[in-house]
Amino acid sequence: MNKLLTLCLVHQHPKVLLGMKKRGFGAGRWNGFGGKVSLGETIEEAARREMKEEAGLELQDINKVGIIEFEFQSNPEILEVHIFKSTNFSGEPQESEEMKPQWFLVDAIPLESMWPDDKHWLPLFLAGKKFKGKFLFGKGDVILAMDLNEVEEI
Ligand code: 8WW
Repeated sequence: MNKLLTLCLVHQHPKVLLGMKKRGFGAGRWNGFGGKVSLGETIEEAARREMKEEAGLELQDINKVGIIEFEFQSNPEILEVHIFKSTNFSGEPQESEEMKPQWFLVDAIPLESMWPDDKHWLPLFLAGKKFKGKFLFGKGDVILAMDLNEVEEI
C-alpha cells in the first residue's frame, strides 16, 4: 500500500546533476530525477526510464543507495522513494517539460531550494554510503519526525 517512486542523482565528483521540477509534486524545487514505478517494470527500469524522459540521458551504471519513506500528515499514503546513484551516462542533459537540468558543485548544492529532508541524507549519498530513513512532514513541508540510518546493504 506504499506508493513506489524513484529518485536518481548523477554524481560526477565534484559535480551533481539536479533538475528544477517544473510542474506537479515538488514543483519549484531542485531534486534528482524520478517518478512513479509503472506496472510491469522493475524499480531500476523505472529509474532509467524517468532519467531518459526527464533529462534525455541513458544511464550506463545505476546503483540503489537509499530507501526513504515520506509521510505527510495530510495524506495517508506513504511515499516509498528508492534513491539511485549513477556516475556515467550517454547523451547531453536536456530540458524537458518536467525538469530543467543543471550541474552543481557538491559545495554549492542549493539545499534551501530543495526538499528539507535532502540536507540530512545528501551527505550520506555524496560520501558513498547506503541509507534507510523515514520522514514525517507537517503543514508547510516542515519535518515533524525523522529517522535516518546508514546501512550496510539496501
Ligand atoms: N528529494 N518528498 C520522488 C518523486 C515523487 C513524485 C514525483 C518524483 C522529498 C526528495 N524527493 C521527494 S519526492 C521524489 C516525482 C521528496 C519528500 N521529501 N525529498
